[in-house]
Amino acid sequence: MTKKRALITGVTGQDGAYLAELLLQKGYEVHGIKRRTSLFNTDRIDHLYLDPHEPDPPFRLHYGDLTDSSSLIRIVGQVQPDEIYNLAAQSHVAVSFEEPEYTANSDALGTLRILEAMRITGLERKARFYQASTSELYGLVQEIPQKETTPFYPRSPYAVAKLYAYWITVNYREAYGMYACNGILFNHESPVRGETFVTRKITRALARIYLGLQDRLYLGNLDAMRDWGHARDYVEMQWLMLQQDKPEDFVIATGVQHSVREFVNVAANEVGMTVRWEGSGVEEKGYDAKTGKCVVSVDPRYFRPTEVATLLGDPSKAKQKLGWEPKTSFESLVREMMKEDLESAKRDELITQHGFRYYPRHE
Ligand code: NDP
Ligand code: GDR
Repeated sequence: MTKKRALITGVTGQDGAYLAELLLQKGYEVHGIKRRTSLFNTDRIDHLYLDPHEPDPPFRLHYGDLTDSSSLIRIVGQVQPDEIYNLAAQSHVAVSFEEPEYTANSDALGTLRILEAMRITGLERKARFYQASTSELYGLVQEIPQKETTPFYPRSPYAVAKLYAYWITVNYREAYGMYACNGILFNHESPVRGETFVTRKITRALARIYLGLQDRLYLGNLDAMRDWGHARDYVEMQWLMLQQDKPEDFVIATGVQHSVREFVNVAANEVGMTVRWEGSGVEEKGYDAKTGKCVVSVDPRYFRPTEVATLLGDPSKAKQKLGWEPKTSFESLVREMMKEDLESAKRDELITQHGFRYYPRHE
């Protein structure tokens, strides 16, 4: 039997790495698109890479970029995938206010470019397409909890770009009969989450504060509420969505919500620290209850021009139609992230002690 072939954009990212691993375990031949960078950035997938000189390596990388149609058409045509997972994006909401045009180009038009590449190479009825849609589409929420039928109200250039991507996916499904679907995923994290997203920023900083490598963690809106799940559980759902008889859109979430402040509390507990909060708004501070030292401060630089205050998903449709349920609890997610960041902070501690590297004490 010939192997199924998958093409993943954004393979060097958090989800790309987990999805590539999952598909390789399922016996797929996996092709990933990687953009050019001046430093190596394949840390998350290095363990999957095999010698390309061996016959038929199951995992292959191709240089390409979502802003470059010709590279996408060439890769889609060469690979002839059965399934395409479009995970690549400028995925940082705060950064999208700084780089709105680039965000629109990669996240909105990039999606269109892949869909067009499928049509141009004659794959529109052969390959299946997954679009990484987002709970950020709900933005200023119109209904609690949010489900597939909840109206959208995007609140950032990122979310507006993803709104285009969502609808162009629906439109190509309806216009050309393509098997194309949106996974509307709520926040999902892991030990390989990008370091500037709030969860990873917290776990990295608290591990380093615990070891005395850093003094303080600066955060923005501590009251923001999110529905946080584990990336490992969510990529399973991305695959499942492409295995159905009919393409449909699904919300993927845990149905449980926590604030950023709660995330800090639970993460701090993992290293035996209790954070005592004092003050409010920009004056709010978190103190280590044992030492009395201030370990968390609010820095308004991390506030966003328009914030998404609260998100809570209703994953009933995924549960009912796909039999999917998240396996990892909030507490286990935080524990796993803290454990990994503590180990990596210990390595930094060693190397700093020996004078080989300097790490700033504030981040
Ligand atoms: P990451 O930011 O970790 O990964 C994004 C990936 O896209 C990286 O591989 C990045 O490459 C690549 N990329 C960015 N711009 C381009 C470009 N112009 N051309 C080619 N590749 C590019 O995101 P996640 O893995 O967390 O998320 C995956 C997808 O899911 C994204 O589309 C995100 O918007 C969406 N999403 C994520 C959620 C989450 O909570 N994680 C929730 C809902 C949706 P490089 O490594 O070089 O930067
Ligand atoms: P989000 O994730 O914007 O939801 O987008 P992020 O972790 O960046 O922010 C979550 C919430 O925390 C608040 N916050 C801070 N955020 C960051 N990054 N840094 C801080 O210091 C800080 N302090 C408070 C934010 O204001 C926000 O309310 C993520 C991305 O993965 C998107 O690609 C994805 O689509 C959505 O999740 C679902």
